Amino acid sequence: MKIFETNKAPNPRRVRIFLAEKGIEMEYVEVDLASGENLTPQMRAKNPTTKIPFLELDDGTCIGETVAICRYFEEMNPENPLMGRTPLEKAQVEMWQRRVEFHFMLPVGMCFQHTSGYFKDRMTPVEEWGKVSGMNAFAYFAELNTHLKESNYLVGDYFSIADITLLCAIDFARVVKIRPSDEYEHLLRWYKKVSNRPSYTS
Ligand SMILES: N[C@@H](CCC(=O)N[C@@H](CS)C(=O)NCC(=O)O)C(=O)O
Repeated sequence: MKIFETNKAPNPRRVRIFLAEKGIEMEYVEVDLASGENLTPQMRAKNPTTKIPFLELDDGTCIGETVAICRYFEEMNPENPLMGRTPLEKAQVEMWQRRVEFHFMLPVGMCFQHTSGYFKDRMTPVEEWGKVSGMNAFAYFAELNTHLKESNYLVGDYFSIADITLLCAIDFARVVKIRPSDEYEHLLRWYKKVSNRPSYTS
């Protein structure tokens, strides 16, 4: 099996860190997004959304969507679970995962796509929307900081895929100059801890 991805993008990094945490080795195929390699008919046949990462199994089955790929490996390799250990924890992980995706990662992505013009050959950037998205992403730091005042990780003392998502999104947000400022001390304390894990460099 192999994963099609690009080393610099945040969603593939979520999968790489997830697999590193689980100790799973993987073959990666680098896809050049800038030149539109993900948009070719051969790639579309495997992955109709054209977004990366996607996983191709040995029988040719392809699985797209970062969380779906992680779910596959979580089910295949249940040791060291990252998506929750109990029904309650599974629900809490999913809650934080969705919050971080919708309230931070997605607006950061919108800010990047609509202000940088990086994909202007395949979409219509709306700069104002990009700026508002960036402001919305920054505003979410306050909520995260409040939550992390009482919690070591997003879900209590349990490091999970939700932390991986937030970490990758915060690192990518630097590209559009969105960073937690010093006032967000609890968020920064969390960031220091998760970025010190060996999987960080994956
Ligand atoms: N919902 C997808 C989003 C994947 C995604 O947006 N990937 C970006 C890279 S991080 C991409 O492929 N961008 C290329 C494009 O938009 O053309 C997931 O969770 O995997």
